[in-house]
Amino acid sequence: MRTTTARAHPNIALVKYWGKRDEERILPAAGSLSMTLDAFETTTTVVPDGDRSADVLELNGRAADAEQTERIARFLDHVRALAGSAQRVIVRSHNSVPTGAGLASSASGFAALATAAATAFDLDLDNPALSRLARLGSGSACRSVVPGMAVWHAGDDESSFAEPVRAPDMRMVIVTVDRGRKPVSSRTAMRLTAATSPFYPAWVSSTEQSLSEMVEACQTGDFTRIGEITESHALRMHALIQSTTPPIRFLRPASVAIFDTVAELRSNGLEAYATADAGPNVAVLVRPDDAAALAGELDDLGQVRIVGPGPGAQLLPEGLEVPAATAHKGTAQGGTAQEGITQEGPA
Ligand code: 2P0
Repeated sequence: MRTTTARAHPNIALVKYWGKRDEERILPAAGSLSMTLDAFETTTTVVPDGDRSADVLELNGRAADAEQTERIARFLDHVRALAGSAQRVIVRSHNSVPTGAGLASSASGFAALATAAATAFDLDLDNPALSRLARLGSGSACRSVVPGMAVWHAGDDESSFAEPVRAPDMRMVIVTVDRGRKPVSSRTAMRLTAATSPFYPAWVSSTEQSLSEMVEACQTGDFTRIGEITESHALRMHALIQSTTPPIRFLRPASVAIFDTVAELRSNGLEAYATADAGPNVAVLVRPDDAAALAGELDDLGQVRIVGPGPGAQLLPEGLEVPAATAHKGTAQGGTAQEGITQEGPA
């Protein structure tokens, strides 16, 4: 075993994952499709640590709480089972994404952890196997293993992984309206949706339809169709989530205002389409040439950042490590200390 460090980026889904058919193996009720971003990365170091009896998690330079540590330990149990090892480890993770606010930090977190841990435990995994492993930590993490556009097949335990899909070059303008922690986690909200929404069966069947249309639109480079499906699917997901008992609402008035502004810009000739995950922040899909103009238009509605397709999860060269909690607090060596680092755990 050896110390390893990996880096991964969050992804934003154009066809959303919302609901599982198997909680234990994290098998989704329907497939989904996303863009892995070139920003908001997570860097994670896995350190094999002698005869320690429990795993340790340090997040953004601080010891994580028991719940966060337990989730990481459960994931590492899958890695240990694959490796035939009982070795406990120290995990040091540094997030540059606002955590728990709908920017998918669990996706970058588990994609980075799966990549670092697989190598630390000497597992020789190909990309589908690595994506399947990341899925066991957090469903959306299987897509962050893949660069750029990724389709995650619903499948069974063997066939449920993400792989690249050909798509036109696109940008997203991320409009951050709130960096706070969301009131309820995606996992809990998903469970409540499946259990209580009368619309859930229609959501699952229509998502399969949206996904096959989206894959075709990506492959034919039809930006308009990609955008239309993206916005419609996001609004359907948020309508679904609001139909639970008790109801959950992730969008805020400021989020809805962005959807309205994007629709207005579109009718004035700036073609862009809005989406939002399990939080109030909005991502707006746009052609590369229109990204700067769009960011200018949305500037007074929140903090804007233009992002594009980014790399899949990658091992970093030996020697680049996230420092221990007592060392350079809150920054990853070899990475950058960024604005907006929060001291909270994964979504
Ligand atoms: C997505 N989200 O497709 C959707 C849209 C949030 C809204 O995937 O329980 O954190 O760990 O599998 O991956 C968030 O769900 O949930 C998510 P788990 P995850 O990006």
